[in-house]
This record gives sequence, C-alpha cells and structure tokens, in this order.
Amino acid sequence: MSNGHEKEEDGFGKRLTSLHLWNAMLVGLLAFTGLLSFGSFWREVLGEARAWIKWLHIIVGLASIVPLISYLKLVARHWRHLKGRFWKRFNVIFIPLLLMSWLFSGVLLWQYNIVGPAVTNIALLVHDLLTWIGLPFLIYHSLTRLGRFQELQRYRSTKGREDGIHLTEFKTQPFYTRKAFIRSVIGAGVTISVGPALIKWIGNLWTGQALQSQNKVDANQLIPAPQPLADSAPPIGGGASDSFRSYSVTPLPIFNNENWSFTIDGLVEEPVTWNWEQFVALKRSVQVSDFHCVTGWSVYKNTWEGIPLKELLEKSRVKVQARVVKLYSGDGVYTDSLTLEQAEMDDIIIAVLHDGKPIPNDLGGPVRLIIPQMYAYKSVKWLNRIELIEENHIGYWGERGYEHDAWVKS
Ligand SMILES: Nc1nc2c(c(=O)[nH]1)N[C@H]1C(S)=C(S)[C@@H](COP(=O)(O)O)O[C@H]1N2
Ligand SMILES: [Mo]
Repeated sequence: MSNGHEKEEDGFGKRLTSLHLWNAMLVGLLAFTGLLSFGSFWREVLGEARAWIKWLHIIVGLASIVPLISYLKLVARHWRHLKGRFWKRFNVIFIPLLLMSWLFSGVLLWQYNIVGPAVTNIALLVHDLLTWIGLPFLIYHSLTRLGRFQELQRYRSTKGREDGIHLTEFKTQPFYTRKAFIRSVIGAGVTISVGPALIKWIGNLWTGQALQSQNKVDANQLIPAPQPLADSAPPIGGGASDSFRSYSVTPLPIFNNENWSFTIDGLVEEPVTWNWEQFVALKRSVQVSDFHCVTGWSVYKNTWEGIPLKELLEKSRVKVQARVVKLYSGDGVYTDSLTLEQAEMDDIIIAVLHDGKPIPNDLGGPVRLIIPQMYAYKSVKWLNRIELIEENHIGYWGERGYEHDAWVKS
C-alpha cells in the first residue's frame, strides 16, 4: 500500500467519523427537543418553554440537512468499502433513508398551514413511527459504533510505534475527554427526554390503551350532570373518529359547583354571571364538526352539544363600540379572541357535551369553546368568561408565533 493511499484512506475515515459525531449530536438534540415538546409527560411541566423548544427543534432539524448531504456525497465510497458486510451495507441505506423521511415529514408538519390537516395527519403518524422505530435503532447503532471508534483510536495511537500493531493494547485515557463529556451530555439528555415517554408508551401498549387519556375518570364534580339532547345520545355524528391529546399550558384546573361560574361582560347591555345550575339550564343545540391541532393530529366527526356563541352574544346585547370578543380560560393563563364578525359564525359553540357525555376536565370541561373553522388553539378550554372589548387582543399562542386568524386550510 502506498503512503499516499494510506493517507487518503485515513482522511476518509476521519471525515466519516466526524460526520457521525456531528450527526449523532444533532439527532440527540432533536430527540431531546422533540420528545420534550411533543411528549405528553413533559407538556404540563414545561408549559411556556415548550414554544421555544419547538422552534429549536425545527432549526436543528433543518440544520441536520448539512451532515446528511455531506454523507450522501461519501455514500458510494462507503458502500464500496463495506463489500461483503451485509448489515453494514444495510445501515448505509437504512439510516440516511430514515433521516430523510424524518426530515421530510418534519418539514410537512412545520408547514401545516400550506399542506393542511389531511397531509399533516399522515406526516405526524410517520414522524412518530420513525421516532419509535428509528430512535432505539440509532441509539443501538451509536453504541456499537462507539466501540469501533475507540478501536480505531487505539489503532492510530499504536500504529506509528516500532513494536507494531497491537489492537489488544489498551491506551489509558483521561476519564473525561471532551468527546466523552459530550457523549454523556447527549446520553443524559436522551434518557431524560425519551425515558418517561417511552415508559408511558410501553405502559399504554401493555394496558391496551390509546396514547390519550380518554378512559380516565373526570376530576370535575359539577352537579347536576347535563342531560344530553336526543341528537347527542346516540351522537348524530356517529362518534368521534380518534382521541384527543390532552394539552394544557398549566396544571389541569379542577372545578366544582363552588369554584365554577360563567360570565359575559364588557361592552354588553346585559352582563351576566351564571352559576352551574343556571348554566346547564340554558338552551343548547347539537352540531358535528372536525377538530384540528397545528401539531398534526385531528379528531373527526365530533358531536358537540352546547350554546352557540352567536345566541349568547345576541342575548347579552352587544354594544355598538364592541369589536372584539375576548375569551378567558379558568386556568387563569390562557386567553384568545375573535373579531365580532368571526364570533358570529353559526358553528361556534360553547360546548358542554361531547358525543353525549360531559366534557372531562382534561379536555377542557365542564365548558370549552369549539371553533370548527379554525385551528384548535383558538378553542379555549375551561372557558369561563367572555368579554366584549374595543381593541384587538392577541391570545396565548398568537403571542408565541402562531397566526392570530387561525383558519384551517380547507
Ligand atoms: N386553556 C387552554 N385551552 C387550550 C389549550 C391550552 O393549553 N389551555 N390548548 C389548545 C390547543 S393547542 C389545542 S390543540 C386544544 C387541545 O384540546 P384537548 O386538550 O382537548 O385535546 O386545546 C386548545 N385550548
Ligand atoms: Mo394545538
């Protein structure tokens, strides 16, 4: 073997090693930010920070194109190197394919506004599936690879010596090299973020439950229970197609007859506050609609029963100066608003029942808003106050980078 050739081979090996390291770091960061922001366990703990972690996830995801493309330039050569080694060649195809599908489905989810719910529903399924298959696979892959890198290092450190190549010779290294430190940080990060979600996921598989929290008992205690209309039980929509992922930016509030009330005030001729007994006595109607979250999931054919927002506004006689309908959540944090014109859409409903049953507290019960033509972040959970105001009000997610007018692409 000529000296020049050897050098070239060494350079190739070094480039592969550094690409692997960069890629491992980015995937580690993606796993960390992805599972922190989208995993249900950390959602309630993180609250506010989740919005920023999500942006970090998107930026790192886009950055991961760089090592991917750099590797694709080397892939033919890598393939030739691995002649006769089936599983290594399998990795050469499988891992870039995995990373590209992850990236592509991620871009679709990021651009939900352009592609619409039908596409993001599939993209989310793919993205999740890749996570649960790909992540354990990549963790396994990098652990086996780590051994290889160490071997390579030992090989290099002994190569120049006269007594030749002794792969069995262990060169003692300082306990915390820079690489080892980075590795531990990544390892700890992945464990913290993946751990709870993975355990929960396995637990759910075990008990045969969906990822969502539908079969839990309702923590709210409001008496009397609202009696469903004939259209609700059985639901005219035939029953919702999927389950909700319970979202909250605060710990879940719990309500009973003492701490619950509903108010409409501000620029109205007749401000009113109802207690629960009065509120369940109000006339309700039933509608069927789809529910779309910007993170990619939807629940189709929901049968909601409640008070149309339009009727409530008419009853309280909105003053002429009023322009905006401000919506408050009983969690004390979440708000949003609609223009008066938007608020007069016929299908907006202040919902009390879903598919004929009281809305449980984790899904925003006893009373939540439903705005079928907009993304679900406008559908304020634990709705307990409507205020008519003159100036616009930007809501919780509007303040954090989402469109204030959240029309669903149809
Ligand atoms: N008070 C309150 N309302 C909220 C939210 C929230 O965190 N707090 N999340 C919104 C978002 S982003 C979605 S997708 C839906 C989720 O409803 P669900 O938890 O019943 O699935 O509620 C919306 N309303
Ligand atoms: Mo959402």
